[in-house]
Amino acid sequence: MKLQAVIFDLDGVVTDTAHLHFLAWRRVAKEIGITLDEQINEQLKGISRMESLARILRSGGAEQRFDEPQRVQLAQRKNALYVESLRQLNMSSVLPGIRELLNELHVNGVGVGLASVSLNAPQILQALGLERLFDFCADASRIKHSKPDPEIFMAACTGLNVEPRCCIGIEDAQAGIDAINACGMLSVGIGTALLQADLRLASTDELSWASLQTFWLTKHRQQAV
Ligand code: B16
Ligand code: MG
Repeated sequence: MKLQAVIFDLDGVVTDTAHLHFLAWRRVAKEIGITLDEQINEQLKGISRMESLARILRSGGAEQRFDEPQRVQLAQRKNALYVESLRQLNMSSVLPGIRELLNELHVNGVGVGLASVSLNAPQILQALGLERLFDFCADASRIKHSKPDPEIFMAACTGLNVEPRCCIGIEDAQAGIDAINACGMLSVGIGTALLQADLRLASTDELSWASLQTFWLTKHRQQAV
């Protein structure tokens, strides 16, 4: 079976905005008396803005203190801080190996998709100078269920007009790996602690067209035996 498309997560795979999310959430949390540590932050990767807020409030025992309009305000405040910090992104903020891989996928006729639940994804791709290298970006505003639900990866497959079993998905979050696996795509995890990834790599600089091809062929040979 030919590899038809590779579908990328954004935050943590294409660029490292996870720390910027953390700094913005930490400031908002502090303003309402909650201390946010890196451990909680790990649980926010790949999770939508409102669900992230719900988890932060839960971690601080503050779920009852904020009604829906107040939560929307807190989320807006976090997003304003986050968007402000995105101004530091530029073409050199792309993680190692990613630009080269995107170019190689194009040269080899493999579709390229984006499956990010970030509503800021279009702006981020533009700041990185990558928007033309993606054939289809799933629209996060139309997604009802955050990762680990497969919805965003399915939307990317639909937009690219490919079947999930003909695709590889790349993620840095456990919720994202679970979403890819639930779709029936092969999963590549960036980070050695990820469970159930079909291939685990320590960092994006281990990603290349050659390494993905070897992975794809090995997996399909195994399935054929
Ligand atoms: P926004 P991904 C996700 O991006 C982030 O990992 C997650 O931390 C964030 O809460 C979510 O996007 C929503 O982002 O507030 O910008 O809409 O990993 O799916 O690329
Ligand atoms: Mg991510």
